[in-house]
Amino acid sequence: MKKQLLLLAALLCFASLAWANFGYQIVEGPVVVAAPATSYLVEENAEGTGTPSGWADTGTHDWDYTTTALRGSQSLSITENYGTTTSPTFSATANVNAFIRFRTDSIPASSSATFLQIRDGSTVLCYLRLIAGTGVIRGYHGTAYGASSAISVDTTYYIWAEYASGSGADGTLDVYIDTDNTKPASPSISVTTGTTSGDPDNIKLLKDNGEAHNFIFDQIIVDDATIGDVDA
Ligand SMILES: [Ca+2]
Ligand SMILES: [Ca+2]
Repeated sequence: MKKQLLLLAALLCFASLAWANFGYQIVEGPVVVAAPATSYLVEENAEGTGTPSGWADTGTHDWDYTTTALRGSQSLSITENYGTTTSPTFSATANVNAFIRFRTDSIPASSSATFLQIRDGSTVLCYLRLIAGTGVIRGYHGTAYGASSAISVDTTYYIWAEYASGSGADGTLDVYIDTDNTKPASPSISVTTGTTSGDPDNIKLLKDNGEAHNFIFDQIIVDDATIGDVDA
């Protein structure tokens, strides 16, 4: 009896699945193709060989760095003093959101180091700077800035920077900092009196001091829409 009940249940299950499939094909038509993956203004994971297409280095950087890859098998490592790399140009827009994974092996002793700039041509509109001695990150919107708490060395940070152009004293910059790919609910830095106006069309990654550090970058994303949680 038990066996017969089980057989009946299995038959009913199969029948309902078959009916569901039949119904789907008739009612829904052809199988819907999945939506394309998110398309960003810039997205670079450093997995290719050498400097990626469209990026411009000053100095010699290791785009194939594997010792401590922050995502995948390769990252960008900048160790050269005042070394920089500039992203491909994207369509200028008043609101630009950038995301990077960032890691440093040391805190500057006496010379603070900028590691991200959001720019309009060669004009720097906003930037993130690792402050000597304290290890806090300052986010600047022109001359206005806010600061995070101190970051730790040899720790991978997930950093979202959200820039909005202003009219002289009302530009905004929110910077979210975390140690995983889920965006925090609240920013670590929030500037509301930013002094620059201008529509960014490129970003720069850099190690803007003369001290010995290994700045590692990965999962570099820029978009005109807000960037939420990123892929692990
Ligand atoms: Ca990578
Ligand atoms: Ca590479």
